[in-house]
Amino acid sequence: MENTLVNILSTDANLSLATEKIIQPGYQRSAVGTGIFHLGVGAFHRAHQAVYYDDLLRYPDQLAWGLCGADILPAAKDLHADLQSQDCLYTVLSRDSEREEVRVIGSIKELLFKSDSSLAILRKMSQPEIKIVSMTITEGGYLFDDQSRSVKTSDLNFLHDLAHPEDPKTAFGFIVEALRLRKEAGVAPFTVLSCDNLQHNGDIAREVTVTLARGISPSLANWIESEVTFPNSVVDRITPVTKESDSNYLREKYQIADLRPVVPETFRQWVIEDHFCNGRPALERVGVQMVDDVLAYEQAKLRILNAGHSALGYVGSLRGYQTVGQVIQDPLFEKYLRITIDLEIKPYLKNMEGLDLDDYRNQVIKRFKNPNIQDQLSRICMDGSAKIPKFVLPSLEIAVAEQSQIEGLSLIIASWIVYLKGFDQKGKKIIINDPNANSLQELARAGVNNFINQDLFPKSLKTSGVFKEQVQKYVVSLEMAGVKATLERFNKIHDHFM
Ligand code: CS2
Repeated sequence: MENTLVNILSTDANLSLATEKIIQPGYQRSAVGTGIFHLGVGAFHRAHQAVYYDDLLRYPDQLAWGLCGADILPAAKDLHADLQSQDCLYTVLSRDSEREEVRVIGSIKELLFKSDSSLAILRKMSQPEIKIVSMTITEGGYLFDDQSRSVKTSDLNFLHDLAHPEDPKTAFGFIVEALRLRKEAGVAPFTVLSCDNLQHNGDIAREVTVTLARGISPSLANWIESEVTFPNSVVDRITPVTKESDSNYLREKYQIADLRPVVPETFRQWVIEDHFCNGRPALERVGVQMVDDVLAYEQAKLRILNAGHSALGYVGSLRGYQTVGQVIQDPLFEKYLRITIDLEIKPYLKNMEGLDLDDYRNQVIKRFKNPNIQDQLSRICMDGSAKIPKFVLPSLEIAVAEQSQIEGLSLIIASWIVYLKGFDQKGKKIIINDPNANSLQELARAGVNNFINQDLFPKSLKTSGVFKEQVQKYVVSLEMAGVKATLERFNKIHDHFM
């Protein structure tokens, strides 16, 4: 028995042992090609893009569009070893209040992990079969400064890739070198498809790629500028970190022994600008929205959903909650979130026919309430220095310029500052997970003025007395009166609102 359990996902052959309750790849995996090369096969990619491709591969004329997944960071070593031991198969266990779906995903055909040399990865990326290079490398992986709107050309890894293009360290180094190899061999370039949560993700990917290429070879940079496309895209599916209890549940209820299952919500959305330079899969057949311009979608996603997470994450952690679900079940927090979205975020979003922002806000809040996923606040609160400038500051900048209300948004920044001091309101230690943790913590302790004067904040906020005052007011309130009283006061001022 134990053997059967352990083996179910261990090879392709054993897939047939799975019960019919489990959705399986409805196609011959041996016939799948690798038209897509994807950098970063973490949980989000496996819960999102890989699932769309798994749907797509059911169409016989789409079999070329399987995935070769790759990772270049040492942290992914064990993940790759585990997935390799399962023939790149894994389970998606998705849940909402009404349903649960268990599905084995087969769209990842091949996996490459950069151990010592970059060669195998570069060789694969330069094969004519690869038509698209996509990536989920997190918000912080873009070597792009949000405030100066320029490439971080003094970043050590960027400098490394300039000096050693044949053995790159960054995703962009790999992209540039692979494109150089293709150009040299007379192979058509690939489309670069960013799948991370930043506004204009494709435009930024282009700027970083071209800037790096220009430092290596101006003619290569010109070729990339004229031949390669970088569509902007919006990706969405809440994917909590998988816990041991999730794996145990799969094992007990479905007899699936999977070392790397993912456990997202049932909702998923993918919107892509239809600019592909070397062909593309028929993603519209599987629910992907192919559009001319993603701006309205990306603003709504980043400023309502992602900023909504930040709004609940820091203040919720200070109150001692562990998951988004717990926080939003508390009416104080839901009201605070609704007010902030409606008065301080929504008024500045681009309107678009077919995108009803009230519906969108309601849907997001319903998703946050999903009782059957456990989305950890620690996941939401990590990497604040990369997320806050992309999720929260754009709304704040506009609201300050318009001299409108910024109470709720200032409270997000205040709660981040208090969080960074490292203790919740009961004195329990908070572990700060951010590449800039040390300097952020130091600045948080040095006071609101010093905190806001750091490079992370745009000039318009650094010089706004009102903004600093509001943040100061809420830091004091959170620290002296506590989270509950602070939110009660905030909500009371807006009592007419709900
Ligand atoms: C979250 C996102 O990291 C965060 O702060 O807001 O990971 C969010 O869950 C995804 O963007 C959902 O698509």
